[in-house]
Amino acid sequence: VKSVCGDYPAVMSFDLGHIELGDAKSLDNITFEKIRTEMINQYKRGGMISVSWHLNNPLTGGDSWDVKTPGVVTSVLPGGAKHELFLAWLDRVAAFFNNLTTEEGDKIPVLFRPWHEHTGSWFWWGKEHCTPEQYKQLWQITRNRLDVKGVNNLLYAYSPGTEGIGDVYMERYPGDEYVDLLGVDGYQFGGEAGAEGFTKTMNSMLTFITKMGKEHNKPIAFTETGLEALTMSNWWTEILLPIVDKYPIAYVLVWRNARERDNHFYAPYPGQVSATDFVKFYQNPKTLFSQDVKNLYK
Ligand code: BMA
Repeated sequence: VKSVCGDYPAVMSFDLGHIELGDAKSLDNITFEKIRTEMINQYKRGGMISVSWHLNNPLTGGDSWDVKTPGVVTSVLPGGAKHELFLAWLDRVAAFFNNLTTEEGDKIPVLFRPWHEHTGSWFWWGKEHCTPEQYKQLWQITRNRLDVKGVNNLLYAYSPGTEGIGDVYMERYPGDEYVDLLGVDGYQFGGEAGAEGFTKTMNSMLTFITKMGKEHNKPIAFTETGLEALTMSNWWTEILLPIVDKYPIAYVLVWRNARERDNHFYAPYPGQVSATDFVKFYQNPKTLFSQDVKNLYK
């Protein structure tokens, strides 16, 4: 982002997958020390930090996407075979957040977005792999354990996918006391041909969460989005901006640029076909990047 428009994003997202294992590197091969340093840098710039957690499957030892074996959520709930292991995993997450401090010792605030996209079934905590009650319990255990461990620098985001509004969105909502922000994760699939469907789906989702945000007195956000490999040169100003423009979202976030996977990228790099359009998006007075946010608080 900086190499294309000269500024950092106002919101940066990091993933803690594999921290539960006590590993030095994340599932994306980045050291947690580097992640911690970049979070501190982001905080010092006046930016916001969002955190997702693609943790492993505690029952099989596979990854987040290992959904072949049933009963994973059951296994981590009280009485389950992996409950103690799961608490130990949460303790490692707690230790990371408790250690996320400035040199002065201030804890850095983070928006934590656990158990995301659970209205789909590609993660072991997804819809087909547990009941609504079990999913809610997963949230409650997570939140209670982090609270008990003294983690007091988090806000919690609820971020279903785009499987539906109404009951589909709210069925597994853990409750206002567990959640601080209502989000949605939604991508444009199928390249340019997917633009119309994406626009329609996101307008419906964002209209709904705007209403829910008011009803539940929570801010809302477009917690993940993107067009993989940015195959449309005008995607930023012609597709994304007209969508986000209409709703009172706190932020919109695009996913990562992978070093190890060709075409798995969501932000342009210098010379990329959408780079010029991204600069237009950046210059639009409605979008705020790191420096804009700094100026707001001057
Ligand atoms: C996913 C993909 C994966 C990655 C994970 C966590 O959406 O980008 O390759 O491991 O996020 O960053």
